[in-house]
Amino acid sequence: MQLDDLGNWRRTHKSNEIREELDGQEVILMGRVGDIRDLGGIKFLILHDISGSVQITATRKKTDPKILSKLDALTQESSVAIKGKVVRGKQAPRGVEVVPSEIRILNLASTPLPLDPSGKVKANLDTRLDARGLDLRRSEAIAIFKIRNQALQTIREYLISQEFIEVQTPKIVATATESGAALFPISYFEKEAFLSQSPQLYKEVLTGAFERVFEVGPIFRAEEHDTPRHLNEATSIDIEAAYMTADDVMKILEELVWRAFDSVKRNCAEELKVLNHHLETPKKPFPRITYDEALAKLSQEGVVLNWGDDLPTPAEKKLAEIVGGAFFIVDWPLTVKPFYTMPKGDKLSDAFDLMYGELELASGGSRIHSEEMLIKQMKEKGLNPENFESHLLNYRYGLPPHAGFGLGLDRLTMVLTGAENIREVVLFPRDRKRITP
Ligand code: AMO
Repeated sequence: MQLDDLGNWRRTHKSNEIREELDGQEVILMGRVGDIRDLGGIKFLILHDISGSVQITATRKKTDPKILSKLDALTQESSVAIKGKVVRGKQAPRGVEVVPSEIRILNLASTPLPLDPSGKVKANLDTRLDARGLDLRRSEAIAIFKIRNQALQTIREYLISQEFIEVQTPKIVATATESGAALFPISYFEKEAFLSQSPQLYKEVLTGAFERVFEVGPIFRAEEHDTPRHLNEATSIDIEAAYMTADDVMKILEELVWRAFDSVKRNCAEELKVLNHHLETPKKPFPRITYDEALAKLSQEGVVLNWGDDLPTPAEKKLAEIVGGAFFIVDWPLTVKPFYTMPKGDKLSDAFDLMYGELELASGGSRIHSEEMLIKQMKEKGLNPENFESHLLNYRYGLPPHAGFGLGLDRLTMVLTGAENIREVVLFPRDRKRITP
């Protein structure tokens, strides 16, 4: 079939702007075709765009045959431009519909589609991710990404208001930063290189120049496991600030998580309704429990851990049952925290995790700013300081004391949307089995 050009047509209204007050007015709408119903003498088409949907109604008797044949040719999800008149109609959704006077078919969708974007027929996650471009047209998916966007913009605005500047650090790197998380090697000319696990070392160095920095960017983790909360490429909101301690950045983290909840609750009521998710803004200040207290609470419940162990998933689940909501775990053993973490006494670190239920949302802390201490910690962690020579140089130029955190944007979005699988809140997730689409 011959497709039409957009030509000089431009959208005059979005679908949600079609209201009774426009009765009689000519409009140009653009969008994708949803449900088509043919009742013999009358044809209904639901036109979807990013703002919502509107009904297009054509009676066979009164409509130009050219328009009717175009309507007959349309398939679900095709993209169209429709010129028509707004008409009040008691039967129509929202009491208003558009009667077409000209239709341009911009692109036709083939049939059958691999999944039903109206969501009426449910498809499994793998099928949906295989056809993600189409799957993202579901109203639930659009709601999730609008909420993600709302949260991110709120966080950006808050950090900028606190004089943080946004930076972009390299994602092709030469060394690891996070103990425990494996690296993806890449072929980089004649050298060995990796995808960055975290902007950690760069953001620390940048505090020397810019004092307060933040970055929203990808982190790559070669985790083998397949879980509903891990991906191999995630998005992290990292901050780092000079002349601050763990306690100071915990307050910033608390404020920005609180604001993300609050702004989603206030600005995304429609989206939350689509997702059927009731969002409860956590009360400030978020409770803080020490690692020792967490171990004691867990052992009371029969979950016994050795001091110095990281909290395994079952322990996090149990702790979530006991504490719940948003809470910090502070004073971790140095053994489980990365080499750059500032010690607190002999065995502890001035570091924290922010939990939401059983999900770790963020981790951070005060950092070491003395080269001597950093080298000592590297050696204790079995790292070779020679591999960090270019980084260590920065500690010879009077790097200020600093602190920061990394907040997982995907995990925060899970909490804000009620998604149970991290793949739902990431456009094109990368996991152990999936690198396409
Ligand atoms: P960490 O390794 O704890 O800390 O990562 C910070 C946050 O990033 C998110 N995250 C992930 N999300 C999804 N899938 C993954 N595989 C994954 N890995 C991490 C989590 C986590 O809390 N440099 C430190 C941060 C700092 O101290 O500033 C770091 O990378 O939400």
